[in-house]
Amino acid sequence: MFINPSHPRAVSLRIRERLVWGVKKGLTSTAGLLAHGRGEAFDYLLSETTQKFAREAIKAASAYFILSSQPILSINGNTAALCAKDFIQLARILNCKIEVNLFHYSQKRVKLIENYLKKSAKESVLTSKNNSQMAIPNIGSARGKVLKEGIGRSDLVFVPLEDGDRTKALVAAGKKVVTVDLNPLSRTAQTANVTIVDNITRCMPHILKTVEFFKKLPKDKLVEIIKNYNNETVLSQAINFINSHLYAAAENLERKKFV
Ligand code: PTJ
Repeated sequence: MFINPSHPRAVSLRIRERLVWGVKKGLTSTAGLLAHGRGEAFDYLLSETTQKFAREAIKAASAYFILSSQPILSINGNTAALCAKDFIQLARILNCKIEVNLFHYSQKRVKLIENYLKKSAKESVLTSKNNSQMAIPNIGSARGKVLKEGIGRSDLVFVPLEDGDRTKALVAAGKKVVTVDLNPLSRTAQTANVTIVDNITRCMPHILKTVEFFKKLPKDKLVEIIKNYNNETVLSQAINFINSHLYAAAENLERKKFV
């Protein structure tokens, strides 16, 4: 579909088209379109901007990424369609792997996503071909089946765009979890160690820049950033932002009534 660059919602339309492309290629599930719609609604309430609380979380996430000894990037059908290149770049900067992990599991889609990533970064993708699997306890979906050498052995998992029981189970298994979720109320957002309340397409470039910059900082500075970070504070700031946005919109209508 041709998207006129002057269309007021051109960016949002381009992201939608990218997901439709993902579905056509078999990378993204059809349910992924619904999940995206939910995200879009929250993004609207966040003024479609990377807010201060998201920037705080990006700093903490970057510090966690660098300090962890075995980070892993978990990719699903939505993130594969929207930001595979950024995932590959992050894996290269951190010298870590990407593992495909799906909610709407099918062997075929796992392979398609793995092959799509391998086209530009064979070395960064951990595949089921040469790796044994294991189960993370207390996950009520196929997401619980992970690669031993990947999510299984990792000490930090990047799990953007999912709302479910996996984050709680990963944290219970002793791992740190970083997520990106436009919905500050989702289960994943509420149980992760770091929640970046932002659109993944907007925050990935910030994450890449911050990680590159933080790699030059002394370790104790990064430890301090983590010490000073509080995910509950960041989530409540995000919810307050949404509240005030809605409040201002209602006030505006009230004022109009008397004009
Ligand atoms: O590829 P699969 O089978 O693993 O499925 C992927 C989806 C995303 C369909 C699956 O994980 C799912 O159903 O997710 P949920 O439970 O709908 O949660 C997705 C979360 O991501 C919601 O809280 C959305 O608000 C949020 N979200 C959607 N799009 C974006 C987003 N957050 C940040 N950036 C987005 N672009």
